[in-house]
Amino acid sequence: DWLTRPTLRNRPMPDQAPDQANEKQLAAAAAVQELADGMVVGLGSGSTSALAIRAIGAAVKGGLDILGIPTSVASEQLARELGIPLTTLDEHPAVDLTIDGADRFNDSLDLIKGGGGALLREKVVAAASKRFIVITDASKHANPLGGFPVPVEVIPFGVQPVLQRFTDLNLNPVIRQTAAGVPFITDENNLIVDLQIAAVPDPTKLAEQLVTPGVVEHGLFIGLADEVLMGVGGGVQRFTA
Ligand code: ABF
Repeated sequence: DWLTRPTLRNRPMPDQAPDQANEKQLAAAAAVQELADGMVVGLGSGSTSALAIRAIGAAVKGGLDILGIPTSVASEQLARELGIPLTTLDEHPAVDLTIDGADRFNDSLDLIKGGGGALLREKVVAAASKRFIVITDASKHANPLGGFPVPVEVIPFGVQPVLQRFTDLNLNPVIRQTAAGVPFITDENNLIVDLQIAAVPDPTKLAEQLVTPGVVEHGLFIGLADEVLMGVGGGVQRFTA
């Protein structure tokens, strides 16, 4: 078969994989277009949200008058560096618009979030928002929802009984570790348990199973997203529920 074995000459050049960084940038820029003076804006977490925060920083330098509520210490630090005026949910319990990323989304706009460990504050801010826009590249689109572990935030005091219950439910729970091999601790000083499951065909059913003493919150965002802006090829595809 050596005659047919592909050689460099006759092997089709692989298509240039779309630049995910560019796809994320396109989605972030499209979301930031939705901002207006006087808004209280939820600032998401993760690399796509960081692109949106940088674009918001530029808009603020250009005169945009908004107040940001960060969903993580990391996003707060970035926003401060960029000079974005910040506030809190104590001062502004109603958020006008939140822009945040996601690890996966399906066509019903159910999300898996929390890959960055910020799901608790992210969900609190998303739930307090009049409008919640999710920004992603094309790699996050999954029907059925899945292809990424489902994060669950658990208080350290109760983590072992929670692990036992999730194991009994065949959810393959693993306590998230840092690169240093110690348990990851969230901004709210809790643990993250990642459910190593391949797909989430029924997000509502799974969400109900995750309510157990010791669980603070989980990374299934159901019925919260108003729109997903997905960077794909050279443009942005908009998904609405
Ligand atoms: C955050 O964005 C997290 O909920 C989610 O894990 C992360 C996605 O990260 P990235 O934008 O870097 O892909 O909102």
